[in-house]
Parts: sequence; structure tokens; C-alpha cells
Amino acid sequence: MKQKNFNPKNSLLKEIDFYLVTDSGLSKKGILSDVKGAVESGCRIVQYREKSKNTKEMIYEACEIKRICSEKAIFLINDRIDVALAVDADGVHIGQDDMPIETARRLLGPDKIIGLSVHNSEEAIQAEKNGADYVGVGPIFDTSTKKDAGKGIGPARIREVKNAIKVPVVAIGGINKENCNLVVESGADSLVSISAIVCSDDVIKETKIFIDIIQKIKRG
Ligand code: 3NM
Repeated sequence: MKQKNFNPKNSLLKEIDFYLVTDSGLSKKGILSDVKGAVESGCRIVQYREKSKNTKEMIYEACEIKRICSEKAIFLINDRIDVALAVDADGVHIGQDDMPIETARRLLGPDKIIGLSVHNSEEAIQAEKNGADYVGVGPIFDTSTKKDAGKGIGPARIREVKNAIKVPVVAIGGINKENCNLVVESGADSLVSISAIVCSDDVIKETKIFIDIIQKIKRG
């Protein structure tokens, strides 16, 4: 693989606590408002995940999110490498059945961030070998946000994955304020919570609460 140049946003990955993933179907106030609120509260990574809009609408929204993230947050796009290239996002997040990571890397170049969803340490080791910058592990708990996510794999799996690889581990699926301590204590570098944030009345407040809980546990 071609040597990566130093990319300050890439090195930031290790220090991230709370990771926002958008969901236009669940959002109470709209995804742009969600992104603004979360970034204002200190969220340093945002993933635009959109399954129902056309490409033109996605490119428009992606440009708006990129503007909100600017220098403050890493901006990734779920699955759609074409949209990521079109708006020059910081990278993508892909799943096991999406474009192979080697192909995504060839299209995006060495400096873009690529995250890959994994379910166990074997997939995580393979993801790291193939050049993933981080892995997303989930669903940690049962969730109704992603209908085909399957049953929760439990927080103990985070530790197994964490022990198997060096790149950051992001936990996702059914995580809320009540159970997020278990997730961080199990070794997650950062965590995603979609419904607990975007279905709330106050994204700014809820994001701050998550970040405070995570930082307290991580920094002891
Ligand atoms: N991916 P919530 S679970 C988008 O396991 C997504 O890969 C998952 O939403 C995975 O925080 C999930 O509302 C949904 O449970 C997470």
C-alpha cells in the first residue's frame, strides 16, 4: 500500500470519544441541525448515512455537512464512495458487503479515512491488514435503528476486537447513556449512538452528556 502522508484529521481518530451518525428517518429536527448541535457540543467525527435520498440530494446535503464540520470534525460518508469523492469528504465508512476496502482505497487514495464494520476479531484483523483506519464493531446491543443488524453481540466482543488490532475501535448499536459505561470500560475508543441523540429534544445537551460520561471513564 502507498505510504500515507501525515493527515492531522487521521491522527485525531485515536482521540475521538463520541461519533455522530446521521439518520434522516429518525431525526426530530433534521440532520443538519443534528450535525450542528453535535459539533457545537464537541463531537469530532460525523458520518453522513443516508439510505433513501437520491444522489443529487445526497451531494447537496454532504456539502452542507462538510461546511458545518469544516476544521472542527472529521466528515465521513457511509458506503457511497462516489458521493465522498464528489464532495471531497475526509473518508468513508463501509460494511462487509460494500465495495472491497482495497478498491475503495484505490479510488480514494492513501490519505482518506476508511472505516469498516466488523463483527468479530477475525474480520477486524483482516480489516486492519487491508488498510482500514478504524473498525466499527456492532451491534453491541439489540437495536431497532438498523433492521438487518442482527442480535446484539455484547460488550465483551469489544475487548476481543481491541486486543486483536492496533487501529481504533468504534462501538455501535443500541448504545445509550445507561449502558455506554460498559462499552467504554470494554475498551471502545469511541462510540456511536444514533437514536439516543437524534430522537432527543436537545441534541446539544445529549451529546455533551455522552462526551462527559465517556471522557470521565476514559481519563479515569
Ligand atoms: N450499524 P442506535 S447498528 C447504523 O451493527 C448501525 O453495524 C450497526 O443505531 C452495526 O444507536 C446501527 O440507534 C444502528 O442503536 C445504531
